[in-house]
Amino acid sequence: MDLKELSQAIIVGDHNKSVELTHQAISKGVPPNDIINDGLISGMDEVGRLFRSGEYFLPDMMLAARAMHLSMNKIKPLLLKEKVAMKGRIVVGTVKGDLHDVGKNLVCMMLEGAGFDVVDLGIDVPPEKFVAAVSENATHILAMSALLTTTMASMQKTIEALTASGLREKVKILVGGAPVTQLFADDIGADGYASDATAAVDKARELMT
Ligand code: B1M
Repeated sequence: MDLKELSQAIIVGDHNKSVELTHQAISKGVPPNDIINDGLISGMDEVGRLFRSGEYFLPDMMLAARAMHLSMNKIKPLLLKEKVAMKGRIVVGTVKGDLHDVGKNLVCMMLEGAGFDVVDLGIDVPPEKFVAAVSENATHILAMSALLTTTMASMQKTIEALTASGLREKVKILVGGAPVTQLFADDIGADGYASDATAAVDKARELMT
């Protein structure tokens, strides 16, 4: 099945169409990863390009994000179907000042599908909330997402807050999001970096060993 039409539905923010096409793709047996990567994410990439070039504005991005979110809800049951024994507990959140949650939600879904117990703190999460969640939840991994260059610094602040509270050595830290790099992760003292949701699952598994 050609997933270009699905990408196009995301680009124009038509959630009725994106959900319908996602449903069709699932019915035709298209693998969930192909629907996500070649349909949904490629559409979002184009939305980002249109925003950068000044052709799209905030409302356009919000419509696209809603369409993506509702389509992902259709795919979620497939990702969770083969759930295996609990691999470990991961606290996940988008850092303070940052409202982007599409990628973070995808990371949560893939982690859950891979058998992790995910505690999702949502968006705009301040360091103290991450610290509280880590101490309350017997956490193995703390995973932070940032989509803005301006909010990446909050990852470092969260690591500093964990150190100050004596919890840093008790938890592994995984970071990701479009502007985040391996170099940045090393600089702030994170234990792992992942470029996408699939890599996040691989890295989380690695951090558990
Ligand atoms: Co915003 N936005 N946005 N936005 N937005 C970007 C990120 C931007 C790149 C657009 C652009 O200029 N081309 C740009 C950031 C520039 C920068 O700092 N580098 C930008 C901007 C500037 C802004 C505002 C400042 C705009 C303004 O107000 N003038 C504003 C900031 C608001 C805030 O957060 N305080 C803003 C607002 C918004 C909306 C609210 C309208 C909406 C978000 C809605 C929502 O999330 N519920 C929105 C959107 C939709 C986007 C784009 C178009 C799409 C983001 C997305 O959902 N991508 C985005 C452009 C783009 O990325 N193409 C853009 C799809 C998603 C699957 O990918 O989130 O990258 P992504 O996740 C990936 C990887 O990054 C990775 O895995 C996922 C893929 O598998 N990943 C992780 C993510 N987290 C991870 C964590 C991990 C591991 C991997 O481990 C823990």
